[in-house]
Amino acid sequence: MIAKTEEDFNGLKEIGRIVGSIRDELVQKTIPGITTKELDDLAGNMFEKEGAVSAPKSEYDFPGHTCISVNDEVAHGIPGSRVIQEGDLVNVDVSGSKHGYFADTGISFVVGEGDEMKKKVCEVAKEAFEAGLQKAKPGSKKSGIGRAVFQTARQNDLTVIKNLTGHGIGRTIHEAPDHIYNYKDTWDDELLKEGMVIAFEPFISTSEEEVYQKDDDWTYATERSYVAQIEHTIILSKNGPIIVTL
Ligand code: M1C
Ligand code: CO
Ligand code: CO
Repeated sequence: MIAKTEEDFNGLKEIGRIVGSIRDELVQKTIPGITTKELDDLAGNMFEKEGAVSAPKSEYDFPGHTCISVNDEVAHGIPGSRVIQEGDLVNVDVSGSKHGYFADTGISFVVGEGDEMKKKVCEVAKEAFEAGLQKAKPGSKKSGIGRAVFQTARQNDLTVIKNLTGHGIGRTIHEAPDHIYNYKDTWDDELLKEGMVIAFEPFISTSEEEVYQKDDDWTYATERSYVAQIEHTIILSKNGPIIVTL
């Protein structure tokens, strides 16, 4: 969507605050011994308390309030009986709506002490997010964001996932612009607009550049790479980007 009115800004900020607080709570509670279903139930309770609804559930009938992806899983992991272990690479992705406004956020992190490479992908995902954010200006090319993400990955001897992308958001979870790539797509000449609302979610990978979908028809995974994502919902204003999910 293009945010124009005071109501648009306030509606996006409100749901942004809610999904951001659920994300932070889940990160805090992700300790060895807890199951991903227990984490997801916590999220379900928080959505309800805030008078908001989970977007994966309402828009896609996803079997969970949130997506929780562990180790080889990259995105759209289904919460279940899996028990979190020390050293796991975890991604929690929380998206939802309230009063017709949507926001989407996610973070990858390592539980306790873990593999150096797992920590590295998480740090570089943050760095790539910051680099892309610098390019998220009204009037600039959308592909400049992906270019910055890809460059950041390469500078750190890592790469990106090419078949997962960020997206427009606001009045529903996924809307125009359909794809914000993690690399410079030469055919993408779209310009970013004043007030445009995007969910920017760079995916940084240690080696593979594509995810495959598991037999559960949801989970995206890799065969032998570590992948990390950072996602925030951003309003592109002329005075700089407004991150509503901080
Ligand atoms: C690119 C795979 C992926 N919040 C999720 C997303 C998608 N992430 O938009 O960040 C969507 C959740 C819907 C099941
Ligand atoms: Co998301
Ligand atoms: Co998203």
